[in-house]
Amino acid sequence: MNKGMEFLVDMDGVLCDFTQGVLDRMAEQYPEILRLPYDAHTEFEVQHNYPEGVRGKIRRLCEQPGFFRNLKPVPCAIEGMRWLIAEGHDVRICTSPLRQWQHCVAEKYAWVAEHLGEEFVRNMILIRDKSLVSGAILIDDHPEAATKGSKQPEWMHWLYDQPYNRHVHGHR
Ligand code: U2P
Ligand code: MG
Repeated sequence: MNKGMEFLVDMDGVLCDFTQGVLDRMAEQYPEILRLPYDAHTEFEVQHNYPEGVRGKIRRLCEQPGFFRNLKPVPCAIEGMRWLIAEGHDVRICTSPLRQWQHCVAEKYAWVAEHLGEEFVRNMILIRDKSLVSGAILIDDHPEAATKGSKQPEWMHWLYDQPYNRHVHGHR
């Protein structure tokens, strides 16, 4: 019998550095837009940290081919995943694809194959409503992960620290 717990682990903002990926593309493609320091991104959607006139441009950066495939792992995230697995936990990735899924979906699979191994791809769940997924714990950076779905989730939300979720009550 598996002694471990059922963990669901998010990708963007937990395993892969989404915000930094956007900042890197902004530097290359829109050097004229003043980039904020990482910790000044206090809104979850990266573009909402910037003036209205440039939000569309910034939002579309993550829809470009290669965006998800080339995201850098969050420091220690891969090691953390390997540790959970080695401890005997049942670990699945639970990530939301963009509505513009054309590049995002396949690139998320390729990212996991590279960083966690081809075998681990079978443990991926791509879904926009994470409340429909069963598990004991969801590790996720979204401040409202536990309340934004269509039903009461069975999992407990462990909030992964990011500058845009430090206002949440109980955050340590
Ligand atoms: O929009 C769909 C999913 O993409 C990730 N996302 C999007 C915009 C953004 O600024 N930051 C970001 O992380 C989220 O995926 P998740 O991490 O929730 O799986 C968002 O739900
Ligand atoms: Mg996330």
